Amino acid sequence: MPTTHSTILLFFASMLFLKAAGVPPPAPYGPIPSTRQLAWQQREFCGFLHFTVNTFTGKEWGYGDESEKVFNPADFDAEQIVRTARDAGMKELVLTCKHHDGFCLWPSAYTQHSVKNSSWQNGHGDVVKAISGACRKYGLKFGVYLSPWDRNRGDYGTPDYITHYRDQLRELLTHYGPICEVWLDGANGGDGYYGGARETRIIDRKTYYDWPNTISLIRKLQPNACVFSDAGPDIRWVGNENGIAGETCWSTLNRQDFAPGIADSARLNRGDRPGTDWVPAECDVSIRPGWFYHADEDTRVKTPQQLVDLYYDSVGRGAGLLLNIPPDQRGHIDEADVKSLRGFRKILDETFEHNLARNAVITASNIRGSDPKYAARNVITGSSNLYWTTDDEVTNANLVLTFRKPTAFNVVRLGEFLLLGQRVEGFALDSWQNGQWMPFASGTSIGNCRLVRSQNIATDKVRLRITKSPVCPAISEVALFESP
Ligand code: FUL
Repeated sequence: MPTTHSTILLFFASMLFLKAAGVPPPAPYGPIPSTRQLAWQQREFCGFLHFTVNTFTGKEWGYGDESEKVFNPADFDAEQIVRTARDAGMKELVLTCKHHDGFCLWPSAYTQHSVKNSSWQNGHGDVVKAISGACRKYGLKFGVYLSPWDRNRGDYGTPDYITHYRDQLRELLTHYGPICEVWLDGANGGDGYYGGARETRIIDRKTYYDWPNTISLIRKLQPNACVFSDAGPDIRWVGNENGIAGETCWSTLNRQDFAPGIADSARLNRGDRPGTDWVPAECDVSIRPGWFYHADEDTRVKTPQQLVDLYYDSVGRGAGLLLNIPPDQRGHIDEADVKSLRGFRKILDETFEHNLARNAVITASNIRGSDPKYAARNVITGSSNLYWTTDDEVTNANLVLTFRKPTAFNVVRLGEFLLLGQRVEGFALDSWQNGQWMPFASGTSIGNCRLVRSQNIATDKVRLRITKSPVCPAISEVALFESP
């Protein structure tokens, strides 16, 4: 019958059309990262360089009255510094272009208190230029720290200083190529040299700096730069200087509750759920007790294993790790730090070299619309653009990895597809032992990356269970490793 024929034809035609168009992806849940935030999250492990007059005076916070002549690295070697960072696996370096003492590592046109009046390279040196250039050469991104608190400036505390701060920021954001991060420190101890006044100056942290206009300036000059502060807007402080994110750490925050210098550490450490804004945490920590190099701390450099633990407690909880490696009085990364970083890198390389999950056959309890685009095996491709997801109403789903022969592992890495927001609130991991599933780990947030360390497990089947999620999960990675 012609009608039946045309109905059948229409049916097959629409099937073909649907197949070509595919099943639509799930709607994003809550806030999602911007392009610049996503690029920052994917860098994961970055470095901090604290270097200024303090390196030579032994202080942590210079008062602002230091003579420029004090800054005189004997053998400044930007390449050694940046190579050390690269070899450690850092993808970005943030330099303290000006710390609280106000001394500028570049020859700013707006102050005499800089390298131009130091004895280093007869006043012709420029640390910002050298480090940013070496970063370009070795493939690292470059970021700037410009301390809002300036203990040297006579006009600190007046509106003039805000103009001055922006003038300096403009120099940094226009003379040194692409800037990937601007680090706004919230610290302010009050007292300082202040052009000779030697007094305490209290500012209103909420209003004095007029941050919205400074951030607009950053957006205009360097649209790809992520702005870090206690309140974001792009990256937030993690709430401590030990490099440790919360066991539960959301990439989202109710940003309007915070301002640079006004920090609720516990909330910053954990984030807010579901949160009004995407503002992932950055864990800043120094490889040494202090932020600046002090020879008497040479024996207190963190060990490779301590650094590895920091990696698990930051990157492994969905945050970024910003590890400070302070140049010494020569202008080198000291041998002790280099040795520790090498040991750290070796452990990570040996751990993450072989993703054992690649040898598994993967099945899922549900695949969105049965569309291969959302297949379970997407989680082992290593591509952050692919993910496994389920039908909208399926929020408790699981994946099973089956191995041809018993496989031993002790680290699991999970990741969510961030462009659909942070979705999962609870997960569990099981291994197949003597004919039954035995749970070996459980957790809450996943986000960009969740690392789970376990005892050594040998099995031919591993299961990931999504135990809590307000919407269907979107998982981009399940990886298994055996750490030596
Ligand atoms: C703090 C500063 O006071 C420290 O000196 C250091 O720069 C650290 C990263 O941030 O707020």
